[in-house]
Parts: sequence; C-alpha cells; structure tokens
Amino acid sequence: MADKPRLPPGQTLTAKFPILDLGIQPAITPKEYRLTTSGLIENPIDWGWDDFQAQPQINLTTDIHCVTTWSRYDNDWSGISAKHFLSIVQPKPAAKFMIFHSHDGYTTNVPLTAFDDEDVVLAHSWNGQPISREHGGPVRPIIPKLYLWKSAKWVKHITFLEDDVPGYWEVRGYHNNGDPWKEERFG
Ligand SMILES: Nc1nc2c(c(=O)[nH]1)N[C@H]1C(S)=C(S)[C@@H](COP(=O)(O)O)O[C@H]1N2
Ligand SMILES: [Mo]
Repeated sequence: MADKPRLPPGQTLTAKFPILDLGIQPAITPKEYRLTTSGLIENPIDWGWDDFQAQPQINLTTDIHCVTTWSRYDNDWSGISAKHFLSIVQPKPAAKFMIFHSHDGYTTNVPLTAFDDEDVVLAHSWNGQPISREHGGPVRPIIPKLYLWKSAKWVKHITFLEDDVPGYWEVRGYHNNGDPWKEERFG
C-alpha cells in the first residue's frame, strides 16, 4: 500500500527496547545452540552455531511494533535472510504455515507467505551486538510486518505445516495474523 504510514495506528514511538516474555529467559550459549526444522520441507536441518554462522549473512534495518502499543524505529539486525533459510530447507508446495518453537515453551504461528519476504531475518545480532538473553538470543526471527509477538525469542525449532495451528498468545486471545497496520491486536 503506497499510503501505509510508517507508524501503524494506535502505536507510540519509543527509543527504549522494552522486554516482554513469559518470565522465563532461557540462557542458551552459542556453543550449545541448535536450530532444527520439521514438517513439510525437502531438507530438514540440524544446525549448530558454526553451521548457522557459515550461512551467508545479511544486515537489515527494520521497525518493530509491539501489540502493547510501542514501536521502535531503525533496529539493525544481522543474521540469515528468510529467503536464504527457505532456499536451504525447501518447503514443499503443501506447506502454508510455520510454527516457531522456543526454549521457554513459547510458540507462535506465521503464514509462510509472511515469512518468505525480503525484510525477514533469522537474527543473531541487534545494533551491532549479539542479541541479549533478555531479547531472545542467540537467535530470533524478526518479521517486521507483524506485531512483535510473532517474532519468537530463543527459537530452537521451526516446523512447516499445511494447516494453521495457533500459538501461545493466539490461543489466548491475540489475533491469529497480527498485522499492525490493520490493528489486528486481538482475536
Ligand atoms: N520465546 C518467546 N518469544 C517471545 C515471547 C515470549 O514470551 N517467549 N513474547 C513475545 C512478545 S508478546 C513480544 S511483545 C516480544 C517482545 O520482544 P522483546 O522482549 O525483545 O521486546 O517477544 C515475543 N516473542
Ligand atoms: Mo507482546
């Protein structure tokens, strides 16, 4: 949409980076980090930290929008592009949804079409530093076009499904899709 404003409706700009989670902040060292995949893909991966780092790296600057009404502009992320990640795991034609599983038991569902975009990254760094434990390091996806609850912290496993399965907040009243410009906050 050409007339899409930078700040989505109902949001307030902040320079801070608030921390929101279920109250468990798993401490995963890069050395113990693994990322695995399952479901409707041709090439499941089981990556350690070195495998992750050996992938082509990108830098990307994005805005982030939290459903609790704060937005933060110009976050610099480094990591693997969603496009590259998908070129490795190769979703089958039937794959329509992704579920992100995290070390704290959190899950969230994202349409494959939302993840499969140039502005999406599996990030390990924020503003030039490794993503802190509080913000979901070693690795979290960043999907700027959806509210930040869709960007799972401490991600460990990604599965590809034909049918949608609502995640932690989606079954507790958050909107299934979460587009900030449509104010898709609650179900
Ligand atoms: N693993 C995990 N990821 C999560 C959450 C969580 O509780 N656990 N909370 C989500 C919510 S509701 C928000 S608003 C953002 C907050 O990210 P931040 O703490 O880096 O600001 O993380 C999202 N990702
Ligand atoms: Mo949130």
